[in-house]
Formats: sequence, structure tokens, C-alpha cells
Amino acid sequence: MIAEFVATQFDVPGRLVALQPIGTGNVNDTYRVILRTTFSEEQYILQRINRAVFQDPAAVMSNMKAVTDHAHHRIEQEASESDRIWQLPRVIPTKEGDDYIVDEEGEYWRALSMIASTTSYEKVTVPEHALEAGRVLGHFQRIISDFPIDQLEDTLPGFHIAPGYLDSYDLTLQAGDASLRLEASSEAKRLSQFIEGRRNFVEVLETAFEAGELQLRPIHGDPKITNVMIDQLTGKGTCIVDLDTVKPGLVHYDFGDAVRSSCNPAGEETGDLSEVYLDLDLFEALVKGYLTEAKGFLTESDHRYLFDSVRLITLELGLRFFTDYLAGDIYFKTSYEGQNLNRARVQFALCESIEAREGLMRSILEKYGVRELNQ
Ligand code: GN1
Ligand code: MG
Repeated sequence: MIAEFVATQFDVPGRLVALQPIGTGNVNDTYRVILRTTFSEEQYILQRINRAVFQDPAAVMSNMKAVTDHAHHRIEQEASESDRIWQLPRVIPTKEGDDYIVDEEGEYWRALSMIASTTSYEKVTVPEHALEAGRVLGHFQRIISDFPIDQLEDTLPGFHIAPGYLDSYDLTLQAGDASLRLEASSEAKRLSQFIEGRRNFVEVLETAFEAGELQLRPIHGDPKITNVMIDQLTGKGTCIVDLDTVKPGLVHYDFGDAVRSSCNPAGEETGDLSEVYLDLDLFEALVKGYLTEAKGFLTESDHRYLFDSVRLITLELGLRFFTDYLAGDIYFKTSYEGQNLNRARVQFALCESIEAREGLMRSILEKYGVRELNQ
């Protein structure tokens, strides 16, 4: 079904004026919809959920509805003590009162309210922005920390369970095409060596979870910097968007993902590996912002794995990009040949930089009250 028709099926007044593709998401398709009435203009976000990734889009929507209702309630409860007006998009119903539309081709479409006068950025270059990225993630995790995880469906089984990505890498390499791609490029061979040196480390968080040191909580799942909305009027973070991957998980994967995406000033898509590094000033600011919100719910065993989570999620994402390159780009959207290989190179370069700065990063965590006893 054409997006123009779908765009008029939600409960928003006005006639359609424009449908603009926006965002740089690697998974869903996102549009800004502009409608006008005789008196006003309405804008909202329209998204087509990627069914190749999310096999059960209805479950994605039921999680999203439940979590946003809960979060909106918590935000309003705390409004009078907050230093800002926190926001979170709401699911806009269809004219029939449903949470989404399924078109003739079986595609799922949803509408979300627009958080006006905010911007999200591809990269972070100043500590103030990193501080807000940390604060926004910590705030989101905190306000959903009491949401019962048994009411959350797992929308993406295996998502952020790092050893599973190693298994799919190994499995992918058994196919002829993938091994040809590996053999054809010296850079791909170098990346495969990089992975070999880190196989044992991949289990670090899951082993801690199995040993009872870490617990499942509701997590965001995708707190990359493009999902953090910054208020154009105040420069403060106002919300985190993209709630498809909210699921029971380890908050460490979220913290690690926020750091890997906010503390590399070159961003995920650069072609120049010499620009890629973990910026310690950005890291310090992010940690400060995150812990302002998260220190109340993190336990001492959680503290012990914060550094590892940064190294791990960076390695994990590199592994995911690399596996997708070898598999023929079936998961992440690409706009040029070799893009997933390049994305993997960037994440592995960042991972090396994180490894080189381990001592300094641990000292920063300690400075903000992270206790690493028994290390
Ligand atoms: C994907 O769609 P987007 O860009 O928000 C991916 C994340 C990755 C990210 C890397 C469901 O997120 O896990 O960290 O790309 N989302 C999913 O850019 O796989
Ligand atoms: Mg996403």
C-alpha cells in the first residue's frame, strides 16, 4: 500500500501536505507526515516496521503501548520535581482505534507523536551532548525499572545476547558465499583475526548473569545517539525514541551501547579509521549523566561490569555488521557495496581504542562512585 494512503488513516486531523522520509535508521522506514486543517498544522511520525527483523510486529506494538503508558505515568508523577519537561512519544491510534495498520502486503505501519522542537544528531563532539545522552538513557531505564518484565514480550529473540552473535558468525562462514567474501578481501581476513583474539571475552556478561551476579530488567535495547532527542531551546535531552527493542535484558548492553555510540566523535559511518577513538572527556560526561539517574538502581555487581559492557557491545556490533557483510547484507540497510564491512571496521577500531584506555575508563567510573570490588 502506498505510504500516502496509510498516512491519512491515523487519528490526526487535516489533509496530507507532505510525507518526508527522515532518519538514518538501519532497520525501519521512517517518515515525517505533515497535515493541515483550515486553522493549524499537525505533524507526526509514520513508520513501517521491518518484518524481516521483527517477525511479530504486533508484539512490538503491544510492548510499545504498555511501556509508553507506564513511562508517561511516571513522568507525570515526577513532573513537579524535574529539572526539565521529560517527554516520550505516544502511539497514535488509527481512525478505527487500533495501534497500527496492516496493509494489503502485510506490512505493519504505526504512527507516533512528534516531539517538537527537538533534534537528534549522528555524532557527539562536545561533553554537554554526551552528558545528556547518558542522562536520557539513565532516566528512561529508571522510569521503566519497575515495569514487570513478565509483561514484556521478547520482540527479537537473541538480541543482545553476545555469544549468539558469535554462533551466527560461525554458522554464516559455513556457507560458500560467505567464505568467498572472506577470502576475497585482506581487510575481511584482518577482521576475522580480530574476532579470534576475543572469543572468550564474548561471554562475559552472560556468564555473570548465569552466575546470578546480573539480573534482567527492562532495557531500551538501542540507545544510540540518533535516538536521543535534544531540546532546541535548552540543549537538554528530552527523550529517547525507537522503542522497538525494549525487552527484558541486561542494562549493561544499554550503557555500553550509549558509550560506543556517543563517545566516538567520528560516528559509525566514517571511512577514516584514524579518526575513530574513545574520547575520554565524552566518556566522563556520559558516565556522569547516566549515573545521576542510574545510581539508585545499580547494584555493586552491576558496577563491576560497566567497563566490560562498553568493550563487549562494541565488539558485538562489529561482529553483527561483519556477519551481515559476509551473509550478503541481509539485515542492516546499506547504501553502498561494502558498507557493512566498513561499519565493522569502525566498531573494531573503536573496540581496540577502548581496550587501550581500560585503566583510564575504570578510573573515571570510580571517580563517579562505581565500586569495582573483587576485581
Ligand atoms: C540498528 O535501526 P537502528 O539504526 O535504530 C540496530 C541496532 C544497532 C544499530 C547500529 C533492531 O538500529 O542494534 O546498534 O542499528 N537495531 C536492530 O547503528 O537491530
Ligand atoms: Mg532501532
